[in-house]
Amino acid sequence: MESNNTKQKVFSGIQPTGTFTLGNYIGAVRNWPLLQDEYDCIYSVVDQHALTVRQDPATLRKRTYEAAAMLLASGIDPDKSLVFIQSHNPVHSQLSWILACNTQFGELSRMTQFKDKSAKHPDNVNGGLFTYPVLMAADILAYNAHQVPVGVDQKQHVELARNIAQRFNANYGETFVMPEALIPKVGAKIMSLQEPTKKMSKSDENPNAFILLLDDEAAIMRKFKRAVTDSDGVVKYDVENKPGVSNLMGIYNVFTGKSFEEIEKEFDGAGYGVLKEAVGSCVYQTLKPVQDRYNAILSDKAYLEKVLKEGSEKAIAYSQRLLNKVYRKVGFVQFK
Ligand code: AQP
Repeated sequence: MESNNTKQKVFSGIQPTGTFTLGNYIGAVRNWPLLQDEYDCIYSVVDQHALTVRQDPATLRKRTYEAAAMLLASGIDPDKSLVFIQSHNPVHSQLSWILACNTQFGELSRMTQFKDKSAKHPDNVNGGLFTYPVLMAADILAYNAHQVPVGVDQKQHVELARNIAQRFNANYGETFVMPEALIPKVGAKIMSLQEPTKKMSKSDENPNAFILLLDDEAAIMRKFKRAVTDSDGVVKYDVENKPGVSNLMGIYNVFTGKSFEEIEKEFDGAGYGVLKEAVGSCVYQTLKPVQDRYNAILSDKAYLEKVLKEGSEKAIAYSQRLLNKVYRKVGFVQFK
């Protein structure tokens, strides 16, 4: 990251909870490299967030490297942006405590992700799952990020980060920049291929529900072929009545740049089989070069570790200054 202080900052993170899905890619990761010339970008593999759901330690470690390699393979350039592992910068958790003391129980209780994930893991409704949005606020506010490029499912969390920042600024004086969610106009919520009213998630139990960025051509074509649609056989963009077909059209629109009208014309009278094949094929064509770069980066662990180490050193240096300011404001003793 260049030390040009006139540029605004961007922060975003992704959990190493599995291979990224097409949803993660379209809604978030693919947009991140597009911002690196205009902004100072800080991108993190947020391993601490992943612990809110039970993880096998060896698998988490492996997935953390894989997630970092996937960010680089997706086009993030470590000469322009910071890439690091969240747990390597202790400032996130230190700031999180201060922010937690400025967040209300009621606010956290309203978070839909907490409600969804508690329902999904009723045997492990832990404190971390509840306070996840506070740590996410710390991730963002630690860098005074102006923009937070995320999928629409994270909008509520970014809004909470704004509320926390506003409250802190009101109580202690101007400290934090007000962050904004940067949500893509198309593809902000890619849906499950099996239940198209539910978002595509990497932790879905049904592997046919998601496309993984590392799926091979056969798997991609097979999963699209099995995608749930409807029975009227007309290719028409209508999210409410035809969520499955609309989801496929949304993916096709993102990768081909064709409008929904053009897509409707292209597949007029053709049936869903032809649409599914065209979508599968354009997804594979897009992902193949990313997969090739990923394999090369992952096989060079020394390079990957160097990037992550340098990234965390710069992230610590930047955020530590802000944390010192926050500590001073709240009244913690600091020796000269
Ligand atoms: N289906 C989606 N469509 C568009 N954007 C999506 N994102 C996630 N799913 C979709 C965006 O990806 C970024 C990283 O997400 P995350 O891994 O930190 O957490 P998540 O939102 O909980 O993603 P998953 O895939 O559903 O993970 P699990 O299954 O582990 O909970 C975010 O910007 C998110 O908006």
